[in-house]
Amino acid sequence: MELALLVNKFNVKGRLVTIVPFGNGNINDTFLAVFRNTFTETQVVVQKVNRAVFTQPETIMRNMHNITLHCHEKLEADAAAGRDDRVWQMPRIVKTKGGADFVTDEAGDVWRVITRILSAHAFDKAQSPEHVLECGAALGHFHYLVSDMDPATIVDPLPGFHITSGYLSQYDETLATNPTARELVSASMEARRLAKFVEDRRDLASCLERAEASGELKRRMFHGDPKVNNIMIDDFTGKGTAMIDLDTVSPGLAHIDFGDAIRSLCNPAGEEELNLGKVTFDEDLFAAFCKGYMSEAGAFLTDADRAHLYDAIRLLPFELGLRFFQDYLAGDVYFKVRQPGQNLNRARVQFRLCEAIEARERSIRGILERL
Ligand code: GN1
Ligand code: MG
Repeated sequence: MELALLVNKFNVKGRLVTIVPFGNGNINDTFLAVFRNTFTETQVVVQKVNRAVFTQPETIMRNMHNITLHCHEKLEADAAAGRDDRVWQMPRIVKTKGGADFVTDEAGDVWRVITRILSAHAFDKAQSPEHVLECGAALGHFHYLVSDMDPATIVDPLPGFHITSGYLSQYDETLATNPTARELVSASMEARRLAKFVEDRRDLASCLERAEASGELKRRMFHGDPKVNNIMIDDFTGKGTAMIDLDTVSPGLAHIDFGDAIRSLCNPAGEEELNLGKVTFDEDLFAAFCKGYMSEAGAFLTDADRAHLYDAIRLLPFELGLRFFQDYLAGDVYFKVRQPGQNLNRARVQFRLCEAIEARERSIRGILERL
C-alpha cells in the first residue's frame, strides 16, 4: 500500500501534504507526516513496527494503549493541580477513522500513528550537563508515572530483553553454529580483541540477574530504552518534557534503565563514534544525570537498589556491546545498519565505554554514595 493511502486511514484533520523519514531509531521505520488545513497544520509520527524484533506487534499496541491510558490520567491530574514547574508530556495513539489503534497492511505489517511532541527535540548525543540533568529528570519522572501501574496489564513485549546472560548464550550459539561468524572473528584482529573482551567478563553478565534471584532487587515498571534520543527536551526552556519510544515499557529492573541512560548520556561522543579515542565516561555528565534523576525518583530507591547501581552502570554498555557484536557476527539481522561493519564499530564503542567505567570505578562509587 502506498504510504499516503495508509496514513490517510488515520483520523488526522487536514490534508496530508508530506511524509518524510524521521529520527534515527535502530529498530522501527519512522516517518513524520504533516497535515495542513487553511489555518494551521498538524504533525504526527508514523511508524511501521519491526516484526523481526517485535513478533507480536498487536501485543505492543495493546501495551501502549494501557500505558498511555494510565500515564495520561496521571499527567492530566498533576497538570490540573499545578503540581510541577512544567507540563510533562507523553505522546498518545492517534486512532484510525474506524477507531482502531493501528492498521495492518497487505504484507501483514502493523502501522501506527502517534502524536508528535511539538516545540521539543531529542538529541543523538549529550549536549551539556544541563541537558543530561534534564534527561535524568525525565527518566525519574517517567519512573514516577509508571510506578503505580498494574504490571498485569502488560504482556512481555520482547521476551529475553535485557537478560544479559541470554545475550551471552545467543553469542555463544552464533559462534558455535555459524561458520561465517567464526570466519569474521578469525579474520580480523579487532573482532578477536572484542571476543576476548567478552571472555574476560562472562561473570559480569549475570550480576543483576543474581541479585534479582536472591530477592535483593525487585522488578517494577521500566522504560527499557531510555537512551538520549528517546528523551524530548523543550525548545523554549531546555527542560525535559517527555520520554518517547514506549514499546519496551514493562516490568523490569529500574537498574537497567539507570545503566542504559547513563551509558547513552555520559559518553559525549555518542554510539556511532569511529574514533575510539573520543569515547569517554564523563563524570560531570554522570553527576548531572544523577542529580536530575534523584530529584524526581530518589524516593523510590532502597538501600539494596543503591548497592547495585555501579554494577548496572558497568553492565549496560557491556550488554549493548555484546548485542551489537553478536548481531555483526550474525549478519546484521536485528539492528539496522547503513554501512557494513557499523554494528562492529558500535560494539567497539560500548566496550571502550565499559573499560572507561571500570577505570573510574572508585570515583563513580564515590558519586553514588553521596546521592
Ligand atoms: C534500539 O530503536 P532504538 O534505537 O530506540 C534497541 C535498544 C538499544 C538501542 C541502541 C527494542 O533502540 O535496546 O539500546 O537500539 N531497542 C530494542 O541504540 O532492541
Ligand atoms: Mg528509539
